[in-house]
Amino acid sequence: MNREEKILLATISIGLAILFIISLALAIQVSELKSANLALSKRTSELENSLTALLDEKRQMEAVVRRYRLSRPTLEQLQMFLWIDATNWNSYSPDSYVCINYAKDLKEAARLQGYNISFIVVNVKGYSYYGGITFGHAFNGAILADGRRVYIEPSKDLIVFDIEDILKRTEPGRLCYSFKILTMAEVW
Ligand SMILES: [Ca+2]
Repeated sequence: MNREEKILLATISIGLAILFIISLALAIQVSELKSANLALSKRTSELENSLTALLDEKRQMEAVVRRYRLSRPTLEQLQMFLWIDATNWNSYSPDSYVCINYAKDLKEAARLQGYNISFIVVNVKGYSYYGGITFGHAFNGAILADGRRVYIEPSKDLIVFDIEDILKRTEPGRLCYSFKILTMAEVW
């Protein structure tokens, strides 16, 4: 082997060595990419599972909201609700359980049955043959499914279309022939 042939052989050997190193580096890179791809697939799968769980939860929450969305009762539903509900049986006590308590408890009981009824409080001037008297009272109201406005006396299971029919049944109002509502607030 002459000198030129030796140089050629050495050059080829070096070239082959460089090619080997490059192919080794590429193989390592491919392996790393495969690992990264696998991790990404795993993460994608985890995210898809989380999304499915979240969508399930959303569907369940929507069902709960539908169940608890308050509705306007029909007159018959309101009568039936009052008949079954026991708020009117609570004992009146001037010190601890008065009209505001009946009205508050009836509103809460109606809400648990899915009905939207209001809490109403009024200050009233009543006119009797013995003179005028100012008093306050709390009761409930509802807008029926057919749009009619009614008022409810929660201590008597009474439904009326005119507030005066409730005021006439209060202790200070029973002797009055007419009423003037001075202030009124209604909470739905
Ligand atoms: Ca009742």
